[in-house]
Amino acid sequence: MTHSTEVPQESALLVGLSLPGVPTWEAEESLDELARLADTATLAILEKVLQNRRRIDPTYYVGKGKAEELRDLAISCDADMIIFDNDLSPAQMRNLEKLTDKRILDRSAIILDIFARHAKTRTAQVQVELAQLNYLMPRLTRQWSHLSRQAGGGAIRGMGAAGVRGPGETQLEIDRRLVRGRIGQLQRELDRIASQMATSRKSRVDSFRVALVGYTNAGKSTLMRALSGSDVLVQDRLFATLGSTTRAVEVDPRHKILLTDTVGFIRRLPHHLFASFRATLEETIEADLLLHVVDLSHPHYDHQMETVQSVLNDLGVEDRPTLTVFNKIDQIGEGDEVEGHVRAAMGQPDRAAISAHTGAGLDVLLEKILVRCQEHEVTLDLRIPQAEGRLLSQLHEQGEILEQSYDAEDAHLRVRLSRAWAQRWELERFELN
Ligand SMILES: Nc1nc2c(ncn2[C@@H]2O[C@H](COP(=O)(O)OP(=O)(O)OP(=O)(O)O)[C@@H](O)[C@H]2O)c(=O)[nH]1
Ligand SMILES: [Mg+2]
Repeated sequence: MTHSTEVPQESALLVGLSLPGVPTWEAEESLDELARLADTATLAILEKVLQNRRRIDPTYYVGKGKAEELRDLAISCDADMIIFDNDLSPAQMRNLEKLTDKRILDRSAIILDIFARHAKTRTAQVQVELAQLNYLMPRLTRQWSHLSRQAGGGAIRGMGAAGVRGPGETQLEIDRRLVRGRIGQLQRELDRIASQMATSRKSRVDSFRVALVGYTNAGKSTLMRALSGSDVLVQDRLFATLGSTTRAVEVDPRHKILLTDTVGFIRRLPHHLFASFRATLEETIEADLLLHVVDLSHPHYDHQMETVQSVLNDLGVEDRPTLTVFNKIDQIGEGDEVEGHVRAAMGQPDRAAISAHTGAGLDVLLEKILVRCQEHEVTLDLRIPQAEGRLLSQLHEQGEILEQSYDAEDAHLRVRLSRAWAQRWELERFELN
C-alpha cells in the first residue's frame, strides 16, 4: 500500500486482549479491525499479538511480565509504537510508556487520529479537535507526539511552544491551561455551528426525511450517490465520510424525500467522538426513516449490525422506523451462507437487498421507501375558494389530488399530503368537517 505522506511511515506492534466473557474469535476479529484502522492511519503493522488473560492488570493492563515481553518484541522488530486494541487508562498508558520506552496508543487514539486526518470541513475539524483534546486532557504528561504530528489533525496544533509561564506554573500546568482554554473556544464554536445546523434543518421539515446509517465502509455514500446523483466521497477506507450531506431524492414524481448521508459507526466508538459529533448526527436523530446499510459481503456483517443497533440505542432512536438494506450483493455468490438473506429480503417490507455499486435492487428499495413515505401522509378534505388560484396550484404541487368537485364558489378537494403540509392547511382552516 502506498501513502502520500511526507513523514516516513511509522510502524506499530498491535496487541489485543482476550478476557473471560469475550470469546477468542471476537478478540481476533477486533484485532483484525484494529489492523485495518492502523493501516488507515498510515501506520505499518509489524506484528499482531493476541493474549488470553483472566483479568486486567491495573498497572500495566497486561501484567508486568507480558509488558516486558512486548517491550522486547517491539525492540526486536523495531516498532515505533505499541497499540492496544482495548482502551487504556491514562495511568496504564504512562506506566507502559515508562516500561517499554515506546509510544503507547490505544484503539480510541487511533480512531481519533483517523478522524483528524479525514476531517476536511470546518465543522468536522472542530468536532475532532474537541474530541482529541478531551481525550488528551487526562493524559497530558509529556509530549503527545503521535497525535500532535498529524497533518490536518491539529489537536495540539499551535500548542507546543506556546504559552508564557505564569508565576510558579510548571510546564504541565501551562499545557493544561492551554488545553482547557482551547476546549472552551472549540465548544463555543461548535455550539454556534450546531445552532446554524438546527436552523437549516428547520427550513426542511416539510419533507419526509430519510437517513443512511451503518457501519463504516458499508456503502452508505455509494448508495447516496446512486440515489441522488450527488458526488459525495466514496472510498474503500474507514471513516471516509465525516460530515453529513442532505440531498433531495425523487422517489416518484409526487414524492420527494430528503436523504442524509453521514459518518459511519464502529465498535467501541470513542465516547468523546460520539459527544462531539452529536450535531452531525442530529439529522439522523430527527429522521422519519432510517436506512440501515449493511455490507453483507463482510464476514462479520452480523456483529456490525449489532454494533450499529447499539449506537442507535445510544442515540435514542432504537424505535425509529428502519429499513435494513443488505448491500454489496454483487459480491455474494450462489450457495453463499448469506444468500438466504438476499432472497428473504425480497418479500419483506422492512428489508431490501441491493448493490449500490451495480444498481441492482435499487428500484425495489425505492418502492419500499415510497410505501413508508405514503404511510406518513394523511388525507384531507379541503374547501378552497375558486378565486384563490394560487392556493389551488400550491396544493397540486404539495400533494396528490384524489378527488375534486366544484360548487358556485369553492373547489372541494380530497388530497393526500405529508403531515407537515396537512398541518398548515388545517391551521389555515380550509379543511372541511
Ligand atoms: N462490490 C461492491 N462494493 C461496494 C458496494 N457499495 C459500496 N461499495 C464499496 O465499498 C467501499 C465503501 O463505500 P462507501 O460508500 O464509501 O462506504 P460508507 O458506508 O460511506 O463508509 P464511511 O463513509 O467510511 O462510513 C467503497 O470502496 C465502495 O466502492 C456494492 O454494492 N458492491
Ligand atoms: Mg461514507
